[in-house]
Amino acid sequence: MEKVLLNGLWSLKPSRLSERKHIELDTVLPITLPGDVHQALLESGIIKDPYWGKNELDNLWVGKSDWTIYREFEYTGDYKHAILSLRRVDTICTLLLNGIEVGRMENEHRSYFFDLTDYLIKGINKIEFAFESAEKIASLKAKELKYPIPTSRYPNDSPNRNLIRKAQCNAGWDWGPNIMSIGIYEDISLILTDSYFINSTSVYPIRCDEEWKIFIELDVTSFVEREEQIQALLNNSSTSSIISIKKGRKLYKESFSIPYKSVDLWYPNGSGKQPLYPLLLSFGKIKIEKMIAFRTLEVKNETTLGGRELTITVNGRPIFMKGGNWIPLDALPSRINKARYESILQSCRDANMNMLRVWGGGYYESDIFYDECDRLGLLIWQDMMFACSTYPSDEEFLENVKSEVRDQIRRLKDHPSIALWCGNNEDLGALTWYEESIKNRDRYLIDYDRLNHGVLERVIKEEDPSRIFWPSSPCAGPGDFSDNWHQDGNGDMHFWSVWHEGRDFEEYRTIKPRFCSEFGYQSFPSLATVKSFVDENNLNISAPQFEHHQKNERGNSIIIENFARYFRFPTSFENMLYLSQAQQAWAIETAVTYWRSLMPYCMGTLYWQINDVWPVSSWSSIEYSGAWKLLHYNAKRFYSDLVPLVYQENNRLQIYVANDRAHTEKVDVKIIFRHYSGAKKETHYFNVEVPPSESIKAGEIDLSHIDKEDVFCYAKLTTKETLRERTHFLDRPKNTRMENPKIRSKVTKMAKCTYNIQLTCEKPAFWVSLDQGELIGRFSDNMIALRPTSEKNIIFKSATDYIAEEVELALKIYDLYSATH
Ligand code: BMA
Repeated sequence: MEKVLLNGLWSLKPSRLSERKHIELDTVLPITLPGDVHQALLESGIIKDPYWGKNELDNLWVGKSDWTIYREFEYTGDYKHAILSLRRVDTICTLLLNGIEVGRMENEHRSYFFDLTDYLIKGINKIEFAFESAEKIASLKAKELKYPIPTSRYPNDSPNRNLIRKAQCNAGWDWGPNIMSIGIYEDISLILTDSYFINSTSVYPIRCDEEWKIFIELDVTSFVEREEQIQALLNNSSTSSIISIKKGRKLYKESFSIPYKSVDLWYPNGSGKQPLYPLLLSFGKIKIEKMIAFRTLEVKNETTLGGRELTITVNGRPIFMKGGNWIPLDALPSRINKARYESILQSCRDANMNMLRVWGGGYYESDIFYDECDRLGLLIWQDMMFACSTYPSDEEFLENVKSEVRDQIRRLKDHPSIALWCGNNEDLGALTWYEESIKNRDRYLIDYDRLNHGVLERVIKEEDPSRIFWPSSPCAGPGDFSDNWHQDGNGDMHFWSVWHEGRDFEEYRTIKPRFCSEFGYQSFPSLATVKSFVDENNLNISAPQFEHHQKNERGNSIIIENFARYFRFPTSFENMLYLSQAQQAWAIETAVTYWRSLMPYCMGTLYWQINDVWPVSSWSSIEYSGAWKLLHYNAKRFYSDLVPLVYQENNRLQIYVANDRAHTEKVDVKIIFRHYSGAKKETHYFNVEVPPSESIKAGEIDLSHIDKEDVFCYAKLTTKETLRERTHFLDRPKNTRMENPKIRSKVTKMAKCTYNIQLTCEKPAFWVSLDQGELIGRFSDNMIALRPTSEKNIIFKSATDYIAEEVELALKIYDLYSATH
């Protein structure tokens, strides 16, 4: 067997244009595959950067047109069979070889294998992918519907996205542009064989008493009947057996066992190590290496403490899930690469996260993503790719989805990082969002059930009985169809009252979720990112180019409303950007602080959202550029494994300690009240023993004697080797008598790409934040409190080497007082 990659330079031409002004029919341009049409057009100067200004609107014709991508290649005919293997073909596409139709694809999420044997000639062959506009096909499908299948719409979107199996957010979202991408985003490989080829391989261990039973599953398509040897080698154990292969496509299963104690256990980040073991598999002459890990994982949904929990246990230990929601890395797939995956996933690990939710409006992620999550200890909540919509349930659609889910589960199930399979994002709730589905609930509920339980649940249970099928996010648990936006006692919850309903941050403390898998608060990007999409004339939050990069219609007003609610108004555009990020970090911290204090009643918080698909104002904690927003720095603190948690209730300060460590911790907590002038008012001492995976109340302090406009407090947690500090305002910052801190800084170079930033102040300073401007790099800490009595040193690590003066020049320092006075 041999594999030939057809990646690289291909030709691109429009085969039908929705508008005539941009390019002539049959103009031939270069395109790189894997890659997408928009990027190719951009590189040829046909379209302007869709991320700049309002260019998105000028480029809509691309997704409405049809495109052909083709090339020639030589075929020597040395083998009896040639199979074309494809993944992530986006989306409606006919494959032609030497002008003859070979097959059609209609689902970006499926794996396709085409037998080219009868179409190939010895010598030069022409291969063609004829893409039809997904938007066009979707609207044709819409016309044929017997009744409407409603979906959520956004101001600039492509209609009927729910009728085609394409990443749903391509059509436009409340954080994403309408870029109906077209292309192929994974290797295009030609498999040459005389006998058979492997469609997919899974290798996964399951614990059986004192052993690990290692299952090997090979999905094989064979043209011959023969006996073949299968061998597996792991550590010093090996197994070998003979399989008799039949003609056609079939799943072959093998297993062998190793003693339980012969390997080290895999844990999520923060709870232990992530040992991965190479398993060498040989099947006939084919050799495959898989990295496998040993862990047991249970998603518990028992009735405990008056409702249905959602508790994840790994190797028998309940672990609080800390993380966020993951959306695609880029609206232009050509721009996605390994380094970007590594950088953002590493950033999640560095912020003490242990779980990400791959949200259902994008795509099943690439192998690189899951390999990295295995390596970094990031558990994955994996949605199936359905979001915020009703969906068809006709036979053709369901058959298409059946293949999609089977392909994906077989591809992904041996990743130890995957914790659970979830049916969709918010589709259960969406049944109550549309006029049609409100009027005729039964019809749409039946459609929902056919797809979700009739197909997804069934296929998943068949393909991977080792994991739970969680019907939808949010939902109370299997078999329960209640509203999990507003009811907090069961399963996972999406809590959006603070953002979408405009409630204040205190609202986060009115609910007690068992697991909050979505809650978010927006911010503006940093100045460097803003400058990547607006011109000098648009450096204003109401300017058209800036507003165009806010896809949530009420977004900017919600941000500003809370400026007025909590702060004095920021004094400049740059201060608004800063304050929006500090406000976002504070909002999410408020929620996480309270919900972590409820552990083990609450066992997870995943905020909305980690990343951005383009430069935009959004709920993300990492900007499109990869730079950390203040929320991400704050997440590193509020997600750390042993934390003091402080909040006010009934005019009393509540003090809790959360312990995510595996053993009981004895901690001291000091609460220091200070005047905004800097003078100390009083100190309170607590000590407490906190068992693993629990939060314990350390105490409370009556605040009735404290002038909250004049006094704030520090919480300081210490153990022998741990020190954690939090600053807490007792009143809304706008009411306080905060003073001008007069911050001074000094940058010194410590080593290549490493700089020390020394910070001092004259009065207590809050949310002191460093911004690196255009430089690429990261600070050791950010959004910190400063005291006049002690200096703080922050390390900046840059991607390229600079002299200290260059860093000094790029560096901007913000603080709450200076931004609002
Ligand atoms: C959630 C998500 C997304 C959306 C976000 C912000 O409910 O599932 O659909 O982008 O809210 O509105």
